[in-house]
Amino acid sequence: MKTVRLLVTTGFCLLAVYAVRAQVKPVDSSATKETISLYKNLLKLQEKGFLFGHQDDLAYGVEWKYKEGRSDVKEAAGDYPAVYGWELGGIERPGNDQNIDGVPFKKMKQFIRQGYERGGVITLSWHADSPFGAGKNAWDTTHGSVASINPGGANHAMYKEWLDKVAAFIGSLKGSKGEAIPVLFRPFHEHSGNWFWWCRNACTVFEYQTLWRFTYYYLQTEKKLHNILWVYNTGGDFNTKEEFLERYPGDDKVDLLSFDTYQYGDPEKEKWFEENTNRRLKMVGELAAEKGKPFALAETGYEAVPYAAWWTQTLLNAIGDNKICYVMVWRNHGYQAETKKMHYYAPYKGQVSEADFRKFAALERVMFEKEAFNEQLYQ
Ligand code: BMA
Repeated sequence: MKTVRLLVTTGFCLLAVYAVRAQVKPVDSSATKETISLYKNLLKLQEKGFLFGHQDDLAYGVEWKYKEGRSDVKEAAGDYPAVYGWELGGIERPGNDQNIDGVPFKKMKQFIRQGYERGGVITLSWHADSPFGAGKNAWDTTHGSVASINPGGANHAMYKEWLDKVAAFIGSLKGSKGEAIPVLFRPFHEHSGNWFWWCRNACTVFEYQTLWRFTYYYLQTEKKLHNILWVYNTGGDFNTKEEFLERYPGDDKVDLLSFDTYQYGDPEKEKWFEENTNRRLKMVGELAAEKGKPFALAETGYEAVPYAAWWTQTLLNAIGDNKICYVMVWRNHGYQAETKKMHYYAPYKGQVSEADFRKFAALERVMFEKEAFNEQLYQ
């Protein structure tokens, strides 16, 4: 009798899991075939491992710029990253053809296509200028910016023009068969911080949510873009699930949950980064499971990676047994004159953490591009 009951219960549980899986769909009910596949595959892939990503990987590295085929990640680990982050900031500026870090949008499109054709995943961030103009950039926190671009605001028409440019860019991303390349769009990121004009010190919850929903509506309905997966992203500063969800625009407007967090100090002496990241990933993982959505560590890193074992020690401990779909580290700018510092987050050949990075890349759980290709994420 007991065995029968056990079998019946197990059967129901399996059915429930399959039922949730079968329902897994992007929030855009008109999402393209490849976008739906990517979404389902990201959720499925979380069970066995996570993709490794790098911002601006193909454009430049610590010691080079725009050299066909080059990638600091590949030169250090033997393979390209599986996730490619690109930055749209600057696209909103009239007549501008390169982003705020000097990457020409034309080249960015080619890099996006290369990464996608090799089976990688594309994610886009947008450090848009302040709508108040006058040279104010994303880091201007004058109150009222968000309200000014929301419907009814003085800068709403201008915001629509910005979105027209974003839409033209995203709409122009095409694979070799003419299909739209799916993108994980992560606008208005780190909103729980206090450094951008869309952050919590500069706008109300309602204003933030309205901005998100309008942006979604405009790109999905007006611009008919159906190759976008929407990534909700906070800073690494929340302590409860409620805090993480404070500005959440709704289950019907978000595909993927994520946050950003960076290492500072000495990871051999202080464990706060590992412990806090692990604790926060656990909270977000539970929320993601309840909602049936994938989750990620969308941005992280340790500037200039001065700790030789950061990858297999610190980062892996921070991720722990949390089943994220990807982790991405920030860009390899190299020497930054303004700060007189080296600004990079992935190792390059000869860098102090290179050997450890190779060990990290070789782990079964960690997927670089070849493994992403084998997953056939778009089918
Ligand atoms: C920051 C730094 C800046 C850069 C910005 C947008 O974290 O890397 O130098 O302009 O991201 O990419």
